[in-house]
Amino acid sequence: MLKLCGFAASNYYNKVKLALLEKNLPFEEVLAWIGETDLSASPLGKVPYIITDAGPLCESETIVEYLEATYIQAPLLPQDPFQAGKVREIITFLELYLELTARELYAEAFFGGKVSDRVKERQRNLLDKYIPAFGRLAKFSPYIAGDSFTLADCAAVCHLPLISSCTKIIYGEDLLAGLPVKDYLKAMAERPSVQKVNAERKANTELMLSRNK
Ligand SMILES: N[C@@H](CCC(=O)N[C@@H](CS)C(=O)NCC(=O)O)C(=O)O
Repeated sequence: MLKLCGFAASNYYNKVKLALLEKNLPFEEVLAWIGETDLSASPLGKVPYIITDAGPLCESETIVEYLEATYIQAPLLPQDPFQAGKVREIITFLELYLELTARELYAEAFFGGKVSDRVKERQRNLLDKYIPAFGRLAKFSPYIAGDSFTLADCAAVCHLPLISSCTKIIYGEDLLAGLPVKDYLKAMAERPSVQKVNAERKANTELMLSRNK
């Protein structure tokens, strides 16, 4: 059986978990906190990684693409290569531009650390450029890439709430407020897979924070 390794407070872990649930694949979760990961499976010590019969695989996007190519049931990418490209384009914008830019602020937003004013200003300038650009690609009709649930939703459902709350905490305003993100997340939260991921994220986040005390 596939093993999903990491912890459920992680947005990248939950992106893979959501894809596994949506594809109805049996899998086992193996708890591995940062610092407790298998470096032969994930050389940078990041989560998630999976263990397959063929061996380990890390990096969430690599993992979901592997799952998609291996298990044809409940496809999460359009058949048409161009449309599949549009889905991947949204994922790239979400992760490379939005999530990784906001991530520089997480230490202060979520973990009691401090981020310098210089970094806050630099990331703000980037987000002010990246978010409207993302808004030009995202469809929200009703799914992030159009009329069906795709890998882009697996990413969006896990990354957008973090970006919203992080920017609210650091800048006093939700920088995603100009996009229909709230309604989108509400609609996605009607899916049993998303409900499961969110409930287990909350429980694991409490556990993580109590460990860090
Ligand atoms: N590009 C990676 C990002 C994964 C990632 O950053 N995971 C975080 C947890 S949300 C992590 O492992 N952080 C520990 C570290 O970077 O050392 C992916 O898509 O899997």
